[in-house]
Amino acid sequence: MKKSNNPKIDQFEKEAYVDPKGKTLTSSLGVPVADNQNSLKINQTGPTLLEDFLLRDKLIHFDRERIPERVVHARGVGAHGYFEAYEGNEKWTKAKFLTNTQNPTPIFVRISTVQGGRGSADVVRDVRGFSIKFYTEDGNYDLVGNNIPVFFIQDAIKFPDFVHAVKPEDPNEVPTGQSAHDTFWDFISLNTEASHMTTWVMSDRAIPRNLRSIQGFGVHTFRLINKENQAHLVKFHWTPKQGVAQVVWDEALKLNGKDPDFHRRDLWDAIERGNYPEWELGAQIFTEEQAAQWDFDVLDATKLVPEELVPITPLGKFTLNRNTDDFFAETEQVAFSPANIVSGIDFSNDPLLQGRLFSYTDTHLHRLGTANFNQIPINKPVCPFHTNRRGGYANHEVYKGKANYEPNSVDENWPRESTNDPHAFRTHPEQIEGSKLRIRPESFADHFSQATMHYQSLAKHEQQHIKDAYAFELSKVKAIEIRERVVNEVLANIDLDLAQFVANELGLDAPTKQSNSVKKATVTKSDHLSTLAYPASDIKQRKIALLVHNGANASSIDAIKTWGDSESAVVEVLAPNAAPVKSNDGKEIAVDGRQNGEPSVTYDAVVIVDGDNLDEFLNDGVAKHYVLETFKHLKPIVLLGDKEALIKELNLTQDAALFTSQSFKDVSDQFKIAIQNHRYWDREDKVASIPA
Ligand code: HDE
Repeated sequence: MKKSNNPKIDQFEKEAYVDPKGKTLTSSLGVPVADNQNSLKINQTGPTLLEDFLLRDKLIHFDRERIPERVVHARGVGAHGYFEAYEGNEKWTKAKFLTNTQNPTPIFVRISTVQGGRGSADVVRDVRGFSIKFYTEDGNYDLVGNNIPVFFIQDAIKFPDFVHAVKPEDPNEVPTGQSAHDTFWDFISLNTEASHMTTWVMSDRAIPRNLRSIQGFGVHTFRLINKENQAHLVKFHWTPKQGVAQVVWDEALKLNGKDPDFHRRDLWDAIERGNYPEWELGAQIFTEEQAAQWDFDVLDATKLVPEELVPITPLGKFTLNRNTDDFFAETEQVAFSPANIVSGIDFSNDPLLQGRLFSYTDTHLHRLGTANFNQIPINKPVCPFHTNRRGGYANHEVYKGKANYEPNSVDENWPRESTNDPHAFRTHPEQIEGSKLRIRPESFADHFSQATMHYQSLAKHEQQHIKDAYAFELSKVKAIEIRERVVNEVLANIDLDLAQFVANELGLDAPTKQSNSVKKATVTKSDHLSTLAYPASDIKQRKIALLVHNGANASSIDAIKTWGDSESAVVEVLAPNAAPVKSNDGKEIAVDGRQNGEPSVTYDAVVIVDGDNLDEFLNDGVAKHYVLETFKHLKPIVLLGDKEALIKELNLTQDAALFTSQSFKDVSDQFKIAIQNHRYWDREDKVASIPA
């Protein structure tokens, strides 16, 4: 276990951590076990004796090793890290973790998909959940967000309907990890409030390259409260230093078969290598008066606040620097809730958020089975806590003294409320008057203008991906009337060109007009919604495959590896099999993997190493496919020396991400920029004829 530089968290982890090194195996009550291979029987073959307490002890625990998986966000990956606040935040908030610039706050992050179960694949088209638990001096604060700034529905009462519709269909539990089925699109066609969110889920944001390259959003409007008890409305954003990046659809489909754990593995490897991912936490901070001027309601979670209206104020940054020791104890048992706030932060009346404030704790009571779930080490605050809660299943705390109520005179009224402590939590005294109603506000009625704004803000290739995604998903829908409803009542009202493309792909009549109720947003285009707005500034942890055969030039390999190390990139030598290959000057070259076992989809760029071996390459279908697939997936390629011939042999076209050179040194700078850019989108039109 690595040290965290925070004595409180080190102490907390020491208590929770079980280190088995050098220890004898015991029963759960600490009885040393002499024989862990055989149960207790009469004679050599039995029957087995009920008396065997060691067998019973083992099986009883084993039988209960699973807990219910999360209904949504079941598949996730977790990591530890720390948050560092920037100067100047006390203007907005009194939250200590946002204003104490001296001590970093320990955090635990869990990133998840929504639809699939625990064992589903990583690179599915889906929203990514992005939850952060801050173990602050004033108690635990959870920011439970997504990688998309808006949500499907406006009111919490619709959540079970939405989740039932997106989950695998009841009769056969098919499909897993996909929204491409009738019930999801039926819901979308009948609940047009989901239109904006659906444009995001059909966009590249829903197929991220890795989890280090996703943005995070708090989605709802919250409040920040400062020392003077002034409140500001706020939308949280977290932006990856790694840039935002996506895969192409064909790659996503292949990754799910070739490496279903691709995202999980990537995050783990980056942290193990010391290439710690970082995000900047920021906020759009605004007043109620400002919000009242806008053409959308900030309490409607299907709307974002364009950064053209309110820019982001940076508040701090966080870094993930430690992998979990025990997936179940940490990632599976962590219990996030948007209701976990600290002094300096407060809720808004967003009706989606209000429902969430109930639902998460209710879920934890079911999943973790006890009201004492906050005593589980991953959920336990690192600040002192003194409650009068007693008893309950799996209570771990041992309390001293008689006083378990407040006020009391038996223990000098300890623990007591703290009326004078400015950091004790006080709710923002919002003025409210009115009638009790079950009604959707008129200010939530516009379902399309921001969907149009999102679509219009994207680059041409991103728009094309959205068109292709709608066409793909809807082509999996069996009921023609659902397809028609989505095209005519959703897509047409977002963008007629989009609707017409999808209609053509589905063989439907193309709509030619929008509904009369469709409005135009005041901000019609935002510069902050395209993934191109978030470039990477380095190539840390990017993976580069070097394809080699016998006869490869060893000095080229050495040069690329040295360059890769200097960039903190991962350079791996792949050969037809795992045995070392012979270089053109008779040396043995160590191999990191087989070309067939380490597919191109798991790398960010490829170099075909020069040598005296063009024929070997051309006789190797796996290697040829490797290059074609890398090219089709728009990734950078370097063809060194004799391998320039592959342009002609494989019918490639030279472009700004396909380099040829006698020496790697001559192209390394351009290659780096191409890797940093992730994909060469201008190639996309030209690769359609390459078989997938
Ligand atoms: Fe969640 N959501 N949600 N959700 N959600 C859960 O809590 C719920 C919503 C989000 O890594 C559940 O512990 C309701 C919006 C994340 O452990 C559950 C509503 C956003 C995670 C639940 C929403 C989210 C969850 C399932 C509508 C983005 C994973 C297991 C009112 C801002 C947390 C659990 C983790 C998980 C309820 C809507 C994000 C059932 C009722 C909007 C990241 O309690």
